[in-house]
Amino acid sequence: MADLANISQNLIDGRAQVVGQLVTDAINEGVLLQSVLNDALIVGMNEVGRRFKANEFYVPEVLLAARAMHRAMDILKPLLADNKVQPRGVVALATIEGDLHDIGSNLVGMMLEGSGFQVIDLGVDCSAEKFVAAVKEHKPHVVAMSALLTTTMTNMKTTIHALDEVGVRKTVKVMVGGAPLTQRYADEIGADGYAPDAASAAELAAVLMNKGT
Ligand code: B12
Repeated sequence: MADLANISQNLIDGRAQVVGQLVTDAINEGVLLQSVLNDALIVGMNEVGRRFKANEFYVPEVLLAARAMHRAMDILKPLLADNKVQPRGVVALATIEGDLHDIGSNLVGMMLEGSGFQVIDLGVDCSAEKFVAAVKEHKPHVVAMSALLTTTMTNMKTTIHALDEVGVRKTVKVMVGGAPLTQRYADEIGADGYAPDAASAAELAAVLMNKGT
């Protein structure tokens, strides 16, 4: 009998190989994919997020858990696609133009995926033009921008302006984050939301989704 709490615990402990095996076993035993995702993996990632917020976990532990989550998602993704399980929403995520820092945005992406969002990962050094093209192509519900440098965070405003200029700004919610960002700055540049960490980013995306466009 599959022990979903055991999967959560191994995910929290960052044991990628064990998590992969337990997830495969659970599926073979007939546990529903949604249950593996929601009752084992997301529960585990939520706990990782909670510990990170509470300073009980630091970046290395989060990255290990994120790796374990990736391993599980690699197994689940093709099966979920076959089963046509609808994602909760679509988020286009990138680190802003001029900026190569991606550890934080990868964590945000993992937490979003762990919360049931489909993430379109546009990578690092993402120009306003690339964001605009991605919004037109993928029609995401949320655009998520990350910046780690005070010199690049201004490019967030440029991107919001570019979305506005081509008439797609009102079709998406924009959320921003990264170490130099603040709620005040987010308000100043006309973003819809700011979150200080990856766990809050996933919560924020869900809130923005519920607000609609
Ligand atoms: C690792 C690192 C690098 C690595 C990046 C590797 C990589 N693949 O990411 C390397 C070595 C490449 C690098 C390069 C540079 N770096 Co650097 N780097 C760092 C360092 C040490 C850690 C950043 C990090 O990963 N933190 C851990 C993650 C988990 O935290 P985070 O990114 O803040 O993300 C969290 C939140 O902010 C939030 N979040 C992040 N993104 C988003 C997005 C959304 C939508 C939301 C809601 C939330 C959210 O959630 C995340 C998880 O909780 C910081 C110092 C520091 N303590 O921050 C300097 C730092 C950011 N770097 C700095 C500098 C100056 C540079 C360089 C210019 C150095 C140089 N002279 O070449 C270059 C710039 C390169 C470029 N063009 O981007 C400065 C920036 C100063 C400033 N205020 O502008 C810092 C602060 C160091 C310092 N004290 O001087 N860097």
